[in-house]
Amino acid sequence: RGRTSGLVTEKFFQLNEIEEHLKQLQQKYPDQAKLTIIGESVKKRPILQMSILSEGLRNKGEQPDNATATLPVLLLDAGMHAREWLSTATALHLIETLLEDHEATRGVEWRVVPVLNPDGYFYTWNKDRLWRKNRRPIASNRCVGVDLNRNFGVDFGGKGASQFPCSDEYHGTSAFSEPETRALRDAVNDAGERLKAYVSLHSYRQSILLPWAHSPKSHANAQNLTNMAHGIARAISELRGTKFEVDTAWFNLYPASGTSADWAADVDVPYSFIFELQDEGEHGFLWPESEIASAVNETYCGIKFMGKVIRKI
Ligand code: ING
Ligand code: ZN
Repeated sequence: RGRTSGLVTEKFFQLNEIEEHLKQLQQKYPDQAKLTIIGESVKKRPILQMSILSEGLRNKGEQPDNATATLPVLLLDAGMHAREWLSTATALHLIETLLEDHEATRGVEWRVVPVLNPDGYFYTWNKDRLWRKNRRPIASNRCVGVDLNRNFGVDFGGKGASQFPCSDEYHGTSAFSEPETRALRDAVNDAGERLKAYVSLHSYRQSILLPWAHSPKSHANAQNLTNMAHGIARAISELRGTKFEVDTAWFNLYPASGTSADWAADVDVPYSFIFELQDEGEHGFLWPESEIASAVNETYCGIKFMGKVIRKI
């Protein structure tokens, strides 16, 4: 069926197509795009991150490290939950749009991990479209998989996570027991003090969620976070009126411990959000291919708005 090429806005990409596509982008934009492996999955698949800089900063012979070492970083991940294909499509569209949008890349560095959970993503294409977790085999249990978004080191094992391996919210044996969560932890630590914004892309609900997910307390910086979230939601709505709600994760959806966004906020990343992408439930995880373009284009506007705020800090 000719699925080896095409646009990220026209179809969902299989794992091997994503890897191929990212390599091609790196070749097409050698001065702006840097593809790195931030870790390996349980089944030893590479976890890829694309860093995107504005044109010129990485020019040959211009000591790219010196030129970029002070830029603020925005880091986004997608595909943490295997079945949330629209998150990965959004990340892939973000990468290639940023590479052509010199206004959006000016004065910042973007880092995007489009498939944090490659084993799960592969499994949704080949065995079970609605798989959520990674593919960790559990000793002495018939069930498989850890929920990566319960495996981070903040309130590990608390509310909204399960100790039972057969649960879709199984938190694993200990915080960061999974190579996928360690890969993201390392990517966050690698960005260090430069990391100003972290976003975990999920679906579905159409909301911009701020910390905390594990507690009803408000974040010390709730006012800034809320202002940013409303700006994002407004930017998204400007394209064709799509409404994203703004709330804390705890109050908007359900309590959850060990999430990546809470962990990032806890290690003092100034802006940390979960985006619950389209839609509000009609298609749910099964967003239609024919609608990818309209969804990713409006979400791009919200993401770009974040860059605009971060650049001014
Ligand atoms: N939602 C995320 C989950 O891990 C989340 C994030 C957690 C949102 C808690 C709100 C509250 O459950 C999805 N859709 O995966
Ligand atoms: Zn999710």
